[in-house]
Parts: sequence; C-alpha cells; structure tokens
Amino acid sequence: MTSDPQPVHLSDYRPFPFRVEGAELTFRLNPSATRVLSRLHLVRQAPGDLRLDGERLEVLSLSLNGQPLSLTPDATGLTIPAALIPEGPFTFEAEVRIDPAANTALEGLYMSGGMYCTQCEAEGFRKITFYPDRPDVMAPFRVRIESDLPVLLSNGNPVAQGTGWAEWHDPWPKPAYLFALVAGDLVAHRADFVTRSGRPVDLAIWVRPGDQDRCAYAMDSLIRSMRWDEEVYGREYDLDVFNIVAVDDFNMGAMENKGLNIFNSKYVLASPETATDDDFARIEAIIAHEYFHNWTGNRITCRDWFQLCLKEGLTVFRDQQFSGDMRSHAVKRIEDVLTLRARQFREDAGPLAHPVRPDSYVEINNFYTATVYEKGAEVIGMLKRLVGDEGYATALDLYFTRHDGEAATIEDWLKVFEDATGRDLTQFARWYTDAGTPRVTVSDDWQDGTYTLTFRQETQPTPGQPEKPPRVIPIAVGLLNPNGDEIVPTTVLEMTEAAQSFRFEGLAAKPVPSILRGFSAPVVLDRKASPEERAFLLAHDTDPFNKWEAGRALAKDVLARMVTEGAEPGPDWLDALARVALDESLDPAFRALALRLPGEDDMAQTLHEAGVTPDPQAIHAARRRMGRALALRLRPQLPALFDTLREPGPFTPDARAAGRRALRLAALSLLTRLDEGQAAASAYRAADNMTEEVGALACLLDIGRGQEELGLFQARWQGDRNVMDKWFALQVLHAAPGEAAATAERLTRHPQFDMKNPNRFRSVMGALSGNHAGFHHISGAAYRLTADWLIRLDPVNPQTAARMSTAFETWARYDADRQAMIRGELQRILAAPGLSRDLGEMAGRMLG
Ligand code: 0A1
Ligand code: ZN
Repeated sequence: MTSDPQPVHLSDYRPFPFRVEGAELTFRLNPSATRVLSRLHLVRQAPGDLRLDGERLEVLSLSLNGQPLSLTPDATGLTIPAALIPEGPFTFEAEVRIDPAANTALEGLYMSGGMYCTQCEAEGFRKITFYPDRPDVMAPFRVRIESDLPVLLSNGNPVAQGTGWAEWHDPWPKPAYLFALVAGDLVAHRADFVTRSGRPVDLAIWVRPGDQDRCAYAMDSLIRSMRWDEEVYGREYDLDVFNIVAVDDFNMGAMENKGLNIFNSKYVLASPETATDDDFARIEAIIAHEYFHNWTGNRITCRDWFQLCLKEGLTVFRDQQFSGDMRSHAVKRIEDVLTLRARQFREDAGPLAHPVRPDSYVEINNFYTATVYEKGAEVIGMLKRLVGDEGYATALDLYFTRHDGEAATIEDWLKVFEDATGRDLTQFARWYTDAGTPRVTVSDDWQDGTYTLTFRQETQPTPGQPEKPPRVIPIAVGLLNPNGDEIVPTTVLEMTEAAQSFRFEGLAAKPVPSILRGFSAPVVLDRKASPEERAFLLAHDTDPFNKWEAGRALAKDVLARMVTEGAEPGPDWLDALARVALDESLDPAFRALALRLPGEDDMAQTLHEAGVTPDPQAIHAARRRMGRALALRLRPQLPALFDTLREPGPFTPDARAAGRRALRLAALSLLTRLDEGQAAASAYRAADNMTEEVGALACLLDIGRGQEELGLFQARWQGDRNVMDKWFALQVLHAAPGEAAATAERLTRHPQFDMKNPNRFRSVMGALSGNHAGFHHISGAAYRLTADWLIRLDPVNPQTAARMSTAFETWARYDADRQAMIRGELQRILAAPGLSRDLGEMAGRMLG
C-alpha cells in the first residue's frame, strides 16, 4: 500500500485532454510472461501533458511517432510531457510484459483453470497496458491474439484467424473497462439469432469441455433477453457475434464486456441435477442483466465512476422488469424487496452508508454496492411511477437518441426526463445525492366521511451528511371497505414535505388503508396497525405486495414480542398465516414466501431501530419456537401439502414448477420440526433435482442431523466445483450458533478449500456471516476467524477481501461486548502490514 491513499472527488472531474481515435493491441500470450503491444492513435483536444494509467507493467519499449521515448513510469502510470507531443494526430506505442499466472487479484489479465481471461472494470485495463483508463475515453479497438490455445476471443467481430492467432475488431467506440480477451481450450454451445431488422447474430456460450450440456438454460435466457429488449425498449443488438464465457475464478457475478460477456461459471452452468430453482432464476436474471448493458452501459456509458448507478441502477431495473415478465411480477417484487432490505437497508443504516451517486471514494471497487445497484434501481422505479409509463417510455427513447455513443452523467439522465415530461426533478435528484433510508410515519383520522392520512418523513444522518432535507416520495395507496372491497384503487400520493396530509372524501365507512403498495418507494414505513388490521390486509388486500407485507409485518410483531417479552405466537397470526398457506387459489410461490419467517438479521435491525439492543441468540431461539408453533398449527395439512405439490413428469425450471417446489419445501421444513427429520431424510433420497436435494439437506442440518446425507452429497458431487460450493455453504449456514465458527474453521482445512477461488472462499466465510446467531456468537470466535481470513486473503485478492468485510458493518446495533470485539477485529485488520487500499478503506469507514 502506498501510504494513506487519497480519495478521489466527483468535484475534481476534468475532461481528458486527448481523444483516442483508435487502439490496436497485440497479445503474445504466455502464462508468466505475456507481451502486450499497444498502438494508440491520439489527437490533442486541450493543452496539457499526456497522462496514461499503468500499474505493474514491465516496460519493454515506448515510442511516440516511431521515436523511442526514454521515460520512466511511476507506480500508477506514465506522463508524456506536453512539450514532446506534436500538434496534429500522433501515435503512441508501448510494449510491456505482464504475468497473468501470478495475478491472483483477478483484475486485468489472469489465468483460471488453464485459460486466460480478463476483468477490466473498474480499473483493470491499466494492469494490461498504458492507457487513459477512464470511462469517458471511448475508442474503437483492434486486437490480435497470438497463442497455441484453440479458442481466441476478444470484443467485437472476428476479422481473421490462422494457426496460433486471431484478430478482432470492435467498431463501437468503448471505454477500456469494457475490453475483454479470452484464450483457452473451450467448447461452444451455439445458437442463431436474427434481430428484428434482420441482422443475423451467431451466439455462443464457451465452457470447458464436459460442461457444454449445461448451457441450454443460459442460452435460452439470452435469446429471450435479446427479444425482450427489442420488444420492450426497442433496442437491438449491434454486432455479428455475441459470446459468453464461463470462468471458475471470478470476483463478481459477471461482466458486460462488449460482445464478450464473461461470467462466473455458477451463473451460466445449470442442469436440473446441479442447479436449484434459485440458481436458474439468477442465471436468467444475470444473463439478461449483462445483455441489457449493451445499451445501458456500453452504447451509453458513464462519464466517471461516480456515475456508476447510471448504468447499474438502470440495468438492474431492466433485469427486474424482464424477470417479472418472464415469471410473476408479484413474486419478483417481493423477492426484490427482501433483497433490498437485507442488503441495502442494512448498508444504509450503518457506517458504510453512501449516496446512490457517491461523491468521493478511495477505491472504486468498494462502490459496487447494494446502494448503487439495488437502490439505484428503486430510484428509477420511483421515477417511472412519478412520470407514468408513457412518460418513462418517451424519456428512455430520448435518452437513447440523445446520448448514444456518449459517456453520460446522472444530470444528463434527469434532464432527459425533465425534457420529455416537463417535470421539475430538482427535489427528486436528492435520491441520488443523499444517503440513508427515510422513515415514513403514518397516522390517520376519520371524520364525517373524510379519511385523512398524515405522513411524516425523517432520515437519520449518515457519514458526512448531517442534514437530510425532505425528499419527494411516491406513496401508492389504496383503500378497502371493512367488508374487504376496494373503494379507492391504487393512487400515487406525492409527498414532498417533511409532514403532509392527504384527504379522501365522501366515504361511507372508515376504510382500511393499504399503504406503499408495490413498495412504491425504498423507505421504512412506520405504521402502528393492530394485528386485526394486518390480518385483514393479509386476507383481503388486492395488491399482492401489500398482502404479503401485511403477513410479514404481523410476523415481525409476533417475533419481536417473543424476543422482548418472551411471548408465544397467538392464534391470530397462526390462523391468518394458515389461511394463506392453504389457500389453493393463490400462487404456490406466493404462499411459500408468506410462510418464510422474518430473517434474524432483519429482526436485529428492526429491534435496534426500535431502541432495543438485539440479542442474536434470543432472536434465533425465538424464531425456532415460532417455526415450531407454525408447524404445530399446520400439522394436519403438512404431509398433503408436501405430497400433492410433487411435480409429475420431468423437471422444468419454469416459475410455476419452481413455485410448487418452494411451497413443498416450506412444508417439508415445517414437518422436520415435528418428525425429527424422517420426511426430510426420505425426501433427500428420493430427490431427482438439486432444489429438493439441497432443500431436504438444509432441513436436516437445521435440526442437527444430516451427517450421513452430507457424506452422500460429497461422494456424489466431489468433482463438481459449483455443486461442492453448496456443500461447504450449507454446513456453515445451518450450523448451530455455538458451532458455526468451528464448522467454518474445520472447512477451511478441507483439501478442497481454496482461498484463491472467490466462490469457495465465499461459500465458507460468506456463509459464516450469513448465519446471524453463529456469526454474532458471544464467544467472538466467528469474528476472529473472519478477520483472520480477511487478513490472509487481502494480499491475494483485495477486492474480495474488501467485499467480505461488510460482515462487520452492523457492529453498532449490538451490545457493548460485541461492539468492542468487532471493533477490535477491525482495528486488527487496519493494522495488518501491507493492507490493501480496498480493505483499508472499508475497515477505516466501518470504524468511523
Ligand atoms: N459491471 C458488472 C459487475 C462487475 C463489476 C466490477 C467487477 O470487477 C470489479 C466485475 C463485475 C455487472 O454489473 O454485472
Ligand atoms: Zn451491471
């Protein structure tokens, strides 16, 4: 680490003083000594030196217009003084040597299982060659790859190839972060696509030999995504080929490199035997996400990394719309809100809170967060609600025509909406610049046929932002009659003040309000409703999200009282939930979601916000009692629920079948609390798909059984990296609180544990922090183990170490002992010699 890395500020943005008219790259691949020749055609746009980024490059030669340059790069790049640069167009050439085999950080050019691949977002290209590695410098690329490996891929269209070489040309100007190269012994799963204007596109998914029969679902998802983007957004694909490559060692989910998406193999490879329903759904979503980036990210990119949400928020929003269209909008919305609350609300409430568009960072890789992605998507959802579907469609058309080929900002994005709809979005822009989750408190009043809803909004201070002016909040509301009929259909109330009332007149009886339908804004809704009212909405609300939300709120009230008062669940909640669980007119996927108990981490946050210090062990114990009470209530129906939902015929991954399996497994999980695992043990043996295999195993592990099944699982899946990740994760996730750290520690000594593989590392250490009561066990063992491994991983893969450190972001919720232990571990991390900028920034921010 260079001492005390300096933050980068949005306000310091300056355009690059040169244009890159073309980049020509030649790669002579060699595992430990790859030579990269680059020829950049440049033109001056404004006065100044030419500064090129470059890190860990061994310089072989540098020249300008053919004249050797005797310049020495510093640790972060190379400066060519203005005096050496001619007036007109000129050519800069560099030859450098890099070592892909030693690149365990998985940024730049690296090796994974014998293949070469790249990851350049955000700032990996500078580890490949000297270049203005910033998203607002866009250029067409020509690439020549020289290697004995049979498959040589880069961005754009293939130009020519021969024995030991291939050439690619990408005609679309792009920033360096979208550059990609792959070389390996790979096989393709192929398909054809014809765009609606008649362009034929060769589609290929490249995998290791033996994996080609697990690509069909990803390919099908790709084709559906391409068609959907044409139909819904009017966006067509723009090259002759579209390639996807699956790699085992990858820091994130996938990457949208132009024409050559690179994926973590777990988000490509799937068969019924190896992938769960959740895996299938995630593959569909991520394939779509990366494909959609072709327009929202690639054709229109970000001016600088502060604008990351411009491409990510919009692309997440689009992939969520797509999944909703492919599956069920109601179920998708509930799942998305569950994720938002679990990850983004948690982030927004702690020391890592930052705006959707941050205004400073030390390491940009630390800002690929739930706030930028998921809250970024929520902000677009609100915008769409405020301007309406038509306004949204007009604004997007304008966005694509106005900014195609450009590197844009959030200001550009909002201006498009203002111009297309005539709306003033000054106040709305706060959603991008202000961190924190608003809390909206509701009270109501009923008088002479007039029903009044009064809302108050308040946002707690976040790091660096003490003041929180009110935001515009679209609150979708419907009103129901006491008999369950809807008397006021969904209406969007626009809250713009700190406190504001809305009146509904001419009503015959006091209505029951359904507030924040569809989760119309990412806020915490604070409404003290009676259990009867919640049960009423659970039974009658016509808005599926709020119907589910009513059940969830009821469950959280029950669980909170169990934790704080030692109460037991009463018949009101049990009966209301049982009615939904057994209602065959409802979608099984919805019923399964209704049966899911509130998460322990979520409960801890809710208690903390209510002024109660959460005791992780007490929450865990209460949640188990809650599950058992529900199981007892449903006892007579559980076996039938489990059996009749069995899918006849072969496995299909569609939403209908997945929903039936989800409900079946919810029933199995309850049954397991009553029969000591008998049903789960036989379900495990009868399972013919991974969803049920993993589902049954999880049930057994939850009650401290499943050792024999773990052995069977291991024997069967030994040779499959992606499936074995599940084996590692399950044991830690479902370990008893007092055993979680020891289980994780034991697994780190397993011969198949490999910290260099991010998926494997996450399957142990990520699972440990996902086991709430285990992670926060009062012994502090999990804290210590996590910190030990972050310190060990940091020099190998700082990016993944930094991401995993968010396990500690919630320290301020807990009691003094736990706080001291966590802070102690964060201080220990901060004191580690040679700490990376990535992990250093995270630990520093968490300590405050
Ligand atoms: N842009 C990708 C995610 C991604 C981001 C950063 C990476 O390395 C630091 C890798 C991938 C996406 O949104 O899918
Ligand atoms: Zn993305």
